[in-house]
Amino acid sequence: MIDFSPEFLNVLKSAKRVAVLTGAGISAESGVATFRGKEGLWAKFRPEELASADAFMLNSALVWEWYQYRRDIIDKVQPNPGHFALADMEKHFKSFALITQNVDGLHRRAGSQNILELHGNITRNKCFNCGKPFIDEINLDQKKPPCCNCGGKIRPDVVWFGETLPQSEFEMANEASATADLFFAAGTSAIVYPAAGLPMIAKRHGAYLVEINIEPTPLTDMADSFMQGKSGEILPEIVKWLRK
Ligand code: BJW
Ligand code: ZN
Repeated sequence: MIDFSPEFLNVLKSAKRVAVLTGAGISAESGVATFRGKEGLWAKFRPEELASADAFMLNSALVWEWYQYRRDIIDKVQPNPGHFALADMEKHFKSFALITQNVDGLHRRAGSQNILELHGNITRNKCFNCGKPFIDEINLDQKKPPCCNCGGKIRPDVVWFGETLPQSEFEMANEASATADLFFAAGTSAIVYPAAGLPMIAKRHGAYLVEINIEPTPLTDMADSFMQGKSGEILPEIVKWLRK
């Protein structure tokens, strides 16, 4: 049983508009590696070295290998209690937005409805050149990389460094943050912008800011409540209070 502060419980009980920003940490307990963790096969690469158009142009085979490796994992894993708690939490508020930086689709699989995927979705592909969605199966065992009719290479439909976020999702995320009376940031290192700016927007507009993370981040000093621990343990405890 977690000992939440009376101040937080009051806000939780009276909140009408809630927004949540999630990052890779929320899927860690499902077995999906975070980006900046020290564990794992791909830890020797910084995300900037793989998640960028420059990296793709330089070595598309390496970038595809990373995405294929991650797709294989995501196919096999299941949402964890943190994902399920957020899907449940949505039902308790008049307005609820789940803003995620994750591309793994686990929030949807857990049953969340109002999801804003700021960094795309790893299951989709598009053309590197013209941006057209590519719906055919891709076979990475072929010697040549898959190509679009325009001749452009096919790439995962995710947002890389230096690329803009999907406009309507980002506008809705901004709006949800600016109008929230309670904002949770869960499992994110809060260093990648513009997503990392959303908790600050929420706070500036008067939201009560809660951070859930196993360790402090640049956001911690600004949070009204820092809940240190695993999101898969803390979020279900919060939902228990909503059910009371
Ligand atoms: C747990 C846990 C458990 C573990 N429970 N917690 C200088 C200043 C400001 C901005 C910039 C700058 N230089 C460049 C920029 C812009 C750049 C940026 O922000 N860079 C920073 C690194 C400085 N941003 C961009 O380029 C963005 N676009 C943009 O700005 O467009 C405008 C523009 C256009 C043209 C030119 C210039 C600007 C786009 C950013 C796209 C990020 N893409 C990625 C890859 C997505 C696809 C894919 O998945 O492959 O998104 S990178 C990667 O980082 C991924 C993530 O969504 C994102 C954030 O990472 P996240 O989710 O926070 O994960 P981690 O691993 O960092 O953290 C996990 C956390 O969980 C940790 O804190 C753990 O402690 C915690 N944790 N287990 C709770 N069980
Ligand atoms: Zn094309």
